Amino acid sequence: MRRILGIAATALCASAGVICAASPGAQKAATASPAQFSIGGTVSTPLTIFLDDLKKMPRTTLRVMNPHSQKMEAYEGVALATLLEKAGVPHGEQLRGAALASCLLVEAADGYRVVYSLAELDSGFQDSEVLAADTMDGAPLREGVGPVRLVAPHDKRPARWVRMVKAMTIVKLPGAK
Ligand SMILES: Nc1nc2c(c(=O)[nH]1)N[C@H]1C(S)=C(S)[C@@H](COP(=O)(O)O)O[C@H]1N2
Ligand SMILES: [Mo]
Repeated sequence: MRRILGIAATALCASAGVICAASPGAQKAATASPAQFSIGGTVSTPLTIFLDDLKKMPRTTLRVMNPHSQKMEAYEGVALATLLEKAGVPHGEQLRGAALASCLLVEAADGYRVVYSLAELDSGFQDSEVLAADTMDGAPLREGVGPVRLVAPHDKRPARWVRMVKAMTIVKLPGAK
């Protein structure tokens, strides 16, 4: 597993305000927000991405109506497509054949799981604008939501706005060649 840009995990815990077992005296809650998330599965370059890494990548701001709160929210972070590209997930013209039967499983610290198909995340098919967000309205995401949350602005329900993202895994469906 490769860290794309390394920083000390303890430093991240401090800056993200997360509960971290490495900090003296801190208690790790059962579903404590993870300090980093992985991108793995059938990818050429498995990654572990820390909050600090996201801050150094090309960033996007997304203004979106939260369908639950009916309020406009401004999220900032890195396009999910950009992260997948870094991990070597097929995109654009390479996204064809068997890859079209692969999906992205997103898992959260509380065990919540959703899938996206690769095609729906690829701008050659549609503009999903799915964002791996680390701030909302200019502030870091709170414990229980962040450090990283997906925001899927074109989904009518926010059920795939996964909070506390822990792992993303490219999964080839059984029977795929
Ligand atoms: N980690 C995690 N993310 C989650 C969920 C969850 O249970 N766990 N619920 C989803 C559902 S069903 C909804 S409607 C929204 C709710 O987001 P909110 O708490 O910001 O309103 O989060 C989504 N993301
Ligand atoms: Mo929901």
